[in-house]
Amino acid sequence: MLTPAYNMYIGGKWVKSVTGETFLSVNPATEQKIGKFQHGNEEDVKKAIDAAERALPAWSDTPAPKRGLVLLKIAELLKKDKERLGRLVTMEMGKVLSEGLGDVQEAIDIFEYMAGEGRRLLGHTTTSELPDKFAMTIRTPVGVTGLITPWNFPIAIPSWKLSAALICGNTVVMKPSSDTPLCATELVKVMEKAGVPSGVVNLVTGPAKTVGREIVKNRKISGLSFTGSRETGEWIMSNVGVKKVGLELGGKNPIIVMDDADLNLALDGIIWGAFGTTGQRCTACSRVLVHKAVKEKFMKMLVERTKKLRLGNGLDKKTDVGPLVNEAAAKKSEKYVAIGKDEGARMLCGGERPSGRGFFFQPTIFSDVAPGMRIAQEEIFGPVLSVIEISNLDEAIEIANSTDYGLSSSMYTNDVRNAFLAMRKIEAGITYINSPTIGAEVHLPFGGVKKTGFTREAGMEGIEEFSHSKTLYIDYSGRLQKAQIDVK
Ligand code: UN1
Repeated sequence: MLTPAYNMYIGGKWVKSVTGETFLSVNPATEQKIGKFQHGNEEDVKKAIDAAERALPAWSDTPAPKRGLVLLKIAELLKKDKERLGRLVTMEMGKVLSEGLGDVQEAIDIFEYMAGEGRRLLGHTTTSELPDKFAMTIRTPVGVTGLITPWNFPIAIPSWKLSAALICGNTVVMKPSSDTPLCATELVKVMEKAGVPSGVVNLVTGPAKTVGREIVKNRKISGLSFTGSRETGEWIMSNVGVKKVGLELGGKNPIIVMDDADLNLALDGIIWGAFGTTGQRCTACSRVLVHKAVKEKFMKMLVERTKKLRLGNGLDKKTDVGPLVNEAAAKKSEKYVAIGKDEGARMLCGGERPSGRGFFFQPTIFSDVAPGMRIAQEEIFGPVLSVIEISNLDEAIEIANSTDYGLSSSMYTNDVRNAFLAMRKIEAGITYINSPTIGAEVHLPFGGVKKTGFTREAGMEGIEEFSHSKTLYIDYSGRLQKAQIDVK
């Protein structure tokens, strides 16, 4: 079968790269080729930036509620196309179909939410220290914004960034992950159909080393939003120059199971949090901190359930856990299994790559993990879970906080005191009580602390990433008034 070829979207036209080269996107469950994409380079990015610059004045002058109507139209078209797009997500990056559909739903939700923000874009009014003087803030666009998006939520995460960037009046150059260019292309097609004006959204596919690098370094880009690995995030921070930067760089998210927890509830949550999306969420649970009083009983339950999870193609209704995104991801999980064994942790199940096609990896649990081990500290981004024993709340929180990351976290408990202390003391952008580390909703802020980054996407806070706060002073006293000096 002929592999379909796709172009990039620059200045409202579907165009080829100047390189004349293409790369392939592959279905991780079957290793079948699903599309050929333009192997863009710096020159392509520069063209996209020029188009975004040209489109900026008209788009930023469009009243925000009108921009909101375009976003609403995008949401409507995504709804109509949800089934097809959800299947594409599964085919291109492997997550099971219910989650592929969830990915598209998250995009629908954020476009609807941000459409509504178009009728707010709140600033604030306040008092002045001087008489007959008025003070307020409004939100202004950042300008041409670069978006570098990951493959694990190939429709949802680009949509978080696109919806917020557009409602604030910015224009965009987006580079999607080279593992999921088809999802990004289909999303941009929906945006084109919804009436996003030419040049407002530009899509450049291609490698991080050329396309990504140019987006990060180019001085005409005023804002940059990136979700991905910590190494890349750190490189960005030292190369980005003066731009408004947003970063989300992963997690090592703990679920604490206290001795008073509902163990069945915790079990459901951990299975979903650790092995949903095959562990490939920034919010995935990768550490379980279980109280010694319930550990033995709980581990039996956990291992028994994990062994029953069925690996397979995400399009198959019987599948619980899909493949990893690519060969490198499968190798990474394999590497960390070897590291865990080497460090002296006890592997209770999984650890293998089944033979045959596809980048599958068995859900894996390590017990007897010490908090400082690499498998308890480093992001694996696969179905490998580390279990650590704790004896009390203080120890649990100390261990929860003992990694560089701080994205999501969770505690299962029926004790209100434990819950409130966890909510306050865990160093993370998100803490769940009695539900797993995954499943953030789009009208609340999403982001982390520590080396996860400092940005908040989605929700009202998501507006701040893509706009500046501008301060206005209006003096109607009719005379020169001097702040800080005219103090009587
Ligand atoms: C991510 O893995 O980067 O909270 C995003 C969740 C999803 C988003 C995850 N709504 O699990």
